[in-house]
Amino acid sequence: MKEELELYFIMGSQNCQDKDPEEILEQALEAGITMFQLREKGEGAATGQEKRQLAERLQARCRAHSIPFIVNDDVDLAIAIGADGVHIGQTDEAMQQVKKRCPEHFIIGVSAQDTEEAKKAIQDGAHYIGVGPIAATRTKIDAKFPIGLTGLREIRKQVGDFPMVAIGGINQKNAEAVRQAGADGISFISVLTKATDIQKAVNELKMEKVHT
Ligand code: TZP
Repeated sequence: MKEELELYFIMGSQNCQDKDPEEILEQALEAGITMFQLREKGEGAATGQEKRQLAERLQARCRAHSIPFIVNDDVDLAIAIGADGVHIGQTDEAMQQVKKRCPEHFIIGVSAQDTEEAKKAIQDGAHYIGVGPIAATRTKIDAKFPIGLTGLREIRKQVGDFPMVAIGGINQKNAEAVRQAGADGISFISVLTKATDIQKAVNELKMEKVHT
């Protein structure tokens, strides 16, 4: 699990402005992302059949690169298309329900903002936790106050070596500090959806201490 969390790209069509989500994902896959989550949510997001078709197109791209394809929140869609897993937030469908409905092999990720939420997710049977927001972000309008590297370190201390990915405001400048603070991996949206050179952006996110 930890290796898959290393470079976890998240995206929905609403994050892509006038660019093609499939094209962005393909470039990100070629550049070396290790996991992908479709987060089709918020203003301008596709719904219904359109969302399903988008999900299937993106899933096919991930399959071609043998990279896990995770669906945010929409458990029905994840099951219907045979995704590799789901990611749920604190306000999404209760974990017990999700576990009951999903196939055995599903990867289940849960968002957590503090130690309490993190511990609960682990107890409930999550396979990884997504912790944040680490820094300020404009991507999620209802994002909570950033927990910073201090908050991240504290959660790491409390969860032992449980698989943990950090999210929110992560870019080339802070990626290495986030890993140093205890994250097994980083997840990110805008640093790739807004990049002019996706390959370069992924390389910089991978690199150690590029800007220090
Ligand atoms: N959850 C917490 S912050 C966030 C999500 C989905 C948005 C992250 O986007 P970005 O552009 O990488 O800051």
